[in-house]
Amino acid sequence: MATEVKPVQAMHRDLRDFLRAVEAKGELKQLKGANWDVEMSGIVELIYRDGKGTRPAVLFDETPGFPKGFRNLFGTIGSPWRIAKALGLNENESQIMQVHENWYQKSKHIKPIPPKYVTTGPVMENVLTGDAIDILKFPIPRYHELDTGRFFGTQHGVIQRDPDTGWINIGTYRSMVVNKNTLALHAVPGKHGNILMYSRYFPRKQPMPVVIAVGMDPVLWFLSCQTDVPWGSSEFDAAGGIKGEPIEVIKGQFTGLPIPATAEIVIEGEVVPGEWVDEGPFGEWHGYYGNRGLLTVPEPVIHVKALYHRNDPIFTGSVPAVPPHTFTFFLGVADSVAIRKRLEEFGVPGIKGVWSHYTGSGGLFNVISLEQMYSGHAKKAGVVASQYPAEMGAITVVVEEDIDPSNLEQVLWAVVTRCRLDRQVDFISGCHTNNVNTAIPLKEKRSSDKPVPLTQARMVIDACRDYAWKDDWYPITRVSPGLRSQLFAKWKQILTETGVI
Ligand SMILES: Cc1cc2nc3c(=O)[nH]c(=O)nc-3n(C[C@H](O)[C@H](O)[C@H](O)COP(=O)(O)O)c2cc1C
Ligand SMILES: [Mn+2]
Repeated sequence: MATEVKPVQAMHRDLRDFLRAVEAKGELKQLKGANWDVEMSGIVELIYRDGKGTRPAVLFDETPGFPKGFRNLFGTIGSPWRIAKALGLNENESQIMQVHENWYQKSKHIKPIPPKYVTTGPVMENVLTGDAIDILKFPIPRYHELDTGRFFGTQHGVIQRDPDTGWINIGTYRSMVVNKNTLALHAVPGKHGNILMYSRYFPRKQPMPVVIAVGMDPVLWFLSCQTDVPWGSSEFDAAGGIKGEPIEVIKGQFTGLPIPATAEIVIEGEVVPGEWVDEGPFGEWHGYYGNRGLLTVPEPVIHVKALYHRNDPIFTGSVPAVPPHTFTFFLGVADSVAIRKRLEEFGVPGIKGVWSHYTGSGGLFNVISLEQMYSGHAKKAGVVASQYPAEMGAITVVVEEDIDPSNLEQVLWAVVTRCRLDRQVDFISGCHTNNVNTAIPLKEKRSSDKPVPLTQARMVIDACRDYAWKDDWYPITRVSPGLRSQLFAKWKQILTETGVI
């Protein structure tokens, strides 16, 4: 019987409430005077990749040319502690694999709670319609030096309705500023927002209502940008389940769509079938301009009908770059838990842990640790996990229970010592990929005006001792559990000073 898991701490009410906890924990850096034009994102990119220690949330204020109080926030849930805090996990257990384990346990027991409609909320403190709409009143960043545009949506949710079933989806699909009341929407094939647009609205020549929310509750943001909420299920309901109470929403006057009541900045708008604009280029999550090189791609246009924002609004952004970056670690937690659950649903027993390394970003290097129970067990786990919806060719490594899947040195040690390379490495060709794949030459992507159906192989490395003779394997030179506890008791000080304990 599934037992109900209660949040171990009271959860935040909204982004601002969450930020207060982040500041109290000492994980918020506040900076003044940075420019929106590649300076803010450049600072954040350097801190997240090249910095040492905890990666803070970074809040900018007093941006040249903008009123004091119009702030920019990056890296909201960019550290293990902030992920645990945002998801209502035990915040005292903030080692990344503990966060994985705690989210895995909690996510198995979540019961969806639908949103609650309210008549108003903080996001309605400022309401702009008609000529008053100007999305450039906020210090919207230009993120990378080769980007030509500014992006309203990089840490946001795009809210759409299935006109046939009423299902409400939220997804993070980047949204480029075209002008003061127009955006472009980049939702790639396979994403719920793309399917809704191209299969429900465009064939019927119907305009598609859309809401974009920036500065949402961190729980909604976490869910809107990861793939573990299936087609037909609403991220709003899942977010209510995580929080243990409904997300409050206001019915949009132009779209009828739910507007998160405590979001910082929201637009209501409409996508008109047949209207296109050149979108991009934008530096991507894997650290390249992968799309079709630096070329722009025609994307649907959003006409903004209303703009709402809180007083002293906090604009939230993500900074994709050569990893690790602002969304590396929380997507690692989200993807590794999703893979673990899929493996269990498929009936693969003995899983001890999974970690999605973001060395290449996007779940492209996944490690499964398991206790081998039968011949072919490790191979089965690797092949099943290899089909997790990564967008580029991914590598899956299966290791045994003595290896920490998040520790690359241990993982590589297992690969080079336990894997008989001519028998335990497989390539599966013809698997799904798309335009962002940087291993596929540009000329193959440009060979047609229409999107080219692209495939890429998966690689599965079984780095477990051969099941047939694993019990006769060479003895391992590692302090035994018994000697370990004796040493911990007798030599506690030195082992603590050196970080072993
Ligand atoms: C910071 C960030 C930016 C993203 N940008 C895009 C994007 O521009 N287009 C896209 O299709 N997916 C993008 N994604 C991935 C989707 O948000 C993700 O796959 C999510 O599951 C989509 O929601 P859906 O499952 O409801 O389609 C992004 C993810 C993150 C974390
Ligand atoms: Mn979805």
